[in-house]
Amino acid sequence: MGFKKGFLWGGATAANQVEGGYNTAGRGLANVDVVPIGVDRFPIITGQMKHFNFDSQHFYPAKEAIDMYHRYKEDIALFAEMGFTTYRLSIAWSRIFPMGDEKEPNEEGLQYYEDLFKECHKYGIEPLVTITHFDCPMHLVEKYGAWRSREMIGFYEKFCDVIFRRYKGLVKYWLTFNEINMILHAPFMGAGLFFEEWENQEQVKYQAAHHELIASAVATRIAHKVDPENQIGCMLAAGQYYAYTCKPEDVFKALEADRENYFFIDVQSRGEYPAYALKKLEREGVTIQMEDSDLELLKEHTVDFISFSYYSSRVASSDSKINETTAENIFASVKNPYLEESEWGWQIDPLGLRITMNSLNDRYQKPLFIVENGLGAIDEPDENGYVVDDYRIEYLSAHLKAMKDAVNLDGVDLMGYTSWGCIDLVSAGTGEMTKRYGFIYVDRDDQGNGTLTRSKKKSFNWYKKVIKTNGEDL
Ligand code: BGP
Repeated sequence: MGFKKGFLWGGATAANQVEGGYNTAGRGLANVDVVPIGVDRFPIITGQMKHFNFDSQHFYPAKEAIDMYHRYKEDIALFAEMGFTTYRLSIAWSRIFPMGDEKEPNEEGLQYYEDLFKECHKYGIEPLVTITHFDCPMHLVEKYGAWRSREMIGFYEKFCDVIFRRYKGLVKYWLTFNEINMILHAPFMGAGLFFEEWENQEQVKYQAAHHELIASAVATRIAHKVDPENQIGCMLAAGQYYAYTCKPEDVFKALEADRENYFFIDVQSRGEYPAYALKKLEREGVTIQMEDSDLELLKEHTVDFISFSYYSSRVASSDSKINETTAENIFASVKNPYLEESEWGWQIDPLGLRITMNSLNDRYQKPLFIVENGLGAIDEPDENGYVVDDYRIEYLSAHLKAMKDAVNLDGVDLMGYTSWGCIDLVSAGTGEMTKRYGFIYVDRDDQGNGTLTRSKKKSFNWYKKVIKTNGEDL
């Protein structure tokens, strides 16, 4: 068995990792633009912003990225050739509101995405739009401290109102915040947050998270009002925690670690702060400032579907001597001795995807959408730019099989699958091009050299066949 009729097949990108054109057509600077290559890409910033002077001598990977801003027609044509029925992309907030707090949107920015969405529809590709993929206009970071300020909800509301009205009929699938739980792990790159030396960082992060959760509920309310066809999803950096052993203390540790992530989706999907979170925050001395209508708003405007990224499962141990860790999507987790890993040390666990899907399905009973999954690898093109990426095919095929089992054997309701970085793009974690995910090779190196020519890898035709057979032939 394959997947249900109308299953959405495609790929995913984020504005800042593909577009370039960082100051084209009125675009303003964003937090995701100002971290240069060669430094910690997910810095915890205390004190001032002085390290992030955009005009320094450093190389900023997002400045040009893969120049999709100018080449989107060519790229969408290639997606269409693979048979995509959906394409996940994000709108750069600072193209629409360059400062973030101005009264009128930037028409050139709005027109750009309108043209892009129309281009998708030319081929029957349904856009799946991430409203914010980690990005926040720098002006909002500097003037308001980004999401630590309640005023952000109003700026985000306006942004959403403008795009929902403008793209009515062109976009119906929306995600409010990419990997919303990343605010805890990458506060600056994920949400524009930085701290004073003396601050309780947990306090700042959870208050900012509350503002994002309210903003997400507000967006859901407006989206449904503007067009009842709109479907809104939350987006979690998912990956089930396993207990390192069957020792009850390890099992409890894994439960707690999972809850740290589920907290966000519990609020967005069930519409209330879970009791375990309220207790934990109380224990940690974190007090969330709320307005009277906040809880009602959360309750009334829950998401329609649950989207998530999955790169690996994770492991928790109660024993501090078990300290060999593995990197995975910004998280560091205890290393799983049973799993292989990628060149970047991300552990590979296809069955973990099935387990994660089942957990999310049991917990929320709403349709799921896998919006990121893939293998970051070093590709070696031949003289014609052709890459024989059997390792990528193997990784994706194993994950798609596990996904199929979750659907056919466990009864999970899955709307679609968009593989991450369907065209090579700038890595969020390293800022480099060397870590590639795509079916399409882009000639560009870590220093920004290269012709930007696109060429199909071996996986291009493999994925085309997967889509054509609706997942029958993996
Ligand atoms: C997720 C982000 C993406 C993407 C992906 C892969 O956390 O949503 O933007 O980059 O991870 O990570 P990396 O680029 O570090 O390999």
